[in-house]
Amino acid sequence: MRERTFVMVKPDGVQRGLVGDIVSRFETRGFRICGVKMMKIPRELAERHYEEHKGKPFYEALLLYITSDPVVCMVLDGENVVAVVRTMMGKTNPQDAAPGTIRGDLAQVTGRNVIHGSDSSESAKREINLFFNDYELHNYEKPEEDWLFEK
Ligand code: D4T
Repeated sequence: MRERTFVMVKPDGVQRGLVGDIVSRFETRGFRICGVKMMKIPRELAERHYEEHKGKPFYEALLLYITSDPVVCMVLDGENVVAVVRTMMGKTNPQDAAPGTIRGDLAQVTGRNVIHGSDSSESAKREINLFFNDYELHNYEKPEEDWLFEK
């Protein structure tokens, strides 16, 4: 199923110079970038993004961290992209994340796990709407797709 997902390189990923590595993994896997931008997330947007975690012990620290410095947000498009990106990210706690995954290769602890990716198609739609306007998202054809998929 062709779909879209929302991905964010968190402030630690930006500060550590990991944006290129992370974006490159998605591009070389064959996903299409249909939107990308950098922003310093306003507190109110962070609260809406992480509303499911409100009241949890790590909530306040999570909001401080995610709003502390710029992040790079993107929307990726592709076959089963929500689940495949989650697999590419690895487990939430990088110490449990398999080598070869983004967190398994690039991170140490849950509170600095360098990347966010939507956990379901429903979350993806909600998060894309939170972070992007329609005019910031683009559909275009990539000739390489003739070589990525069977006809
Ligand atoms: P995100 O949402 O950032 O992609 O992470 P996950 O989807 O992999 O994990 P999550 O929703 O359970 O957690 C959201 C966010 O909170 C931080 N966190 C989480 C934390 O600091 N301490 C914790 O104990 C947990 C569970 C990390 C990711």
